[in-house]
Amino acid sequence: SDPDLVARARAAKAALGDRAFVLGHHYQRDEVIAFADVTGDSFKLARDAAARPAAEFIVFCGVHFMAESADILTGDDQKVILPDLAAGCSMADMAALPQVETAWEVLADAGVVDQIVPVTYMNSSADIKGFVGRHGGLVCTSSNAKRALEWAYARGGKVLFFPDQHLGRNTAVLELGFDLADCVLYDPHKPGGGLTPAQVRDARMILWRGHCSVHGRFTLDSVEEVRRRVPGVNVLVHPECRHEVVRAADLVGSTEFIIRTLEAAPPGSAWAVGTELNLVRRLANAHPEKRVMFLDKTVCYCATMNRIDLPHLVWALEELAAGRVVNRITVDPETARYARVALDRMLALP
Ligand code: CIZ
Ligand code: SF4
Repeated sequence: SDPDLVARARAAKAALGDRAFVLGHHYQRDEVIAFADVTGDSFKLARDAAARPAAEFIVFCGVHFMAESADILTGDDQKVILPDLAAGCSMADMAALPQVETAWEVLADAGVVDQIVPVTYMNSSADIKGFVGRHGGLVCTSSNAKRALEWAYARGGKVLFFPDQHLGRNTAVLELGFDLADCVLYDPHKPGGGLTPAQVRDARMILWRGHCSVHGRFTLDSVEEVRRRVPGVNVLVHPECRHEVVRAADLVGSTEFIIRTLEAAPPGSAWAVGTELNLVRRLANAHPEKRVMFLDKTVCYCATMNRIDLPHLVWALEELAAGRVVNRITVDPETARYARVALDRMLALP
């Protein structure tokens, strides 16, 4: 990256000292990760932010829903900064609060709302987490989705899961042993979600029609192709991938699981990894004695994660150092209170 920008980032960071704590999500660019005080997945970063009460500024190099979660979990005197406000998440945007409220009415009309426990993936906006908290549900991540669903089914016969249909389906079928037929897809763009009241009544898992634009692109073809090309390859994918991809893979797990698995892999072993490309490249560089490759032939960055680049980070740090609070992400107290309930239920999982 541009040496002038690197020097400016260093200087601004030094000027801020302990007042600023920089978090870098695993899907961020290398030029940004170079300035991160910690790296992690969305859950770990939100927790690390909360563990830094002395830092006045939490500079969140990730996407909007993650910065919101950090704001909910940190104290009032800490300011969470997102270096580019356009860094959203297309999956989180697939479930908007009015749509979820409409779905709740559809479920009430089918006479099942009393049996439903709503579960939202961490990758959702704060108001969705607040809705879930108000309605007896909880948040989950890809590391604890199984335990979160067990918690939910101990309290009701049905789960409404959003926004990621793939994580919901993969967890229900592969970890809880449900049949595919136990799951139905609720389409927020169709009247009644595109489901009949009878379908809603028969289902155990009602999946929101949402997906990740990055992980949703891996196909069964990509798995079959890499197995032909690289004999003995281990296919390792994230549970946001489609069901048939996860089924065809050797291992499935969260970002942190993928990192740990590759660290523990024997030298000489070959790995085709189905997750975001910045992370896969970094893992390949970190383990030159193992063959770590990207699962697909086409590039697969998360476009919104990549919006945070060195120029945006430098700008944010310099503004903060100059006493101007820019790009602060805040969640209103009422929403935050209920979102916190849904997050705390997840944090209390065994
Ligand atoms: O796909 C994502 O955005 C993931 C896995 C985020 C996270 O860190 O949980
Ligand atoms: Fe959202 Fe997918 Fe990007 Fe994660 S990788 S921020 S889920 S679009």
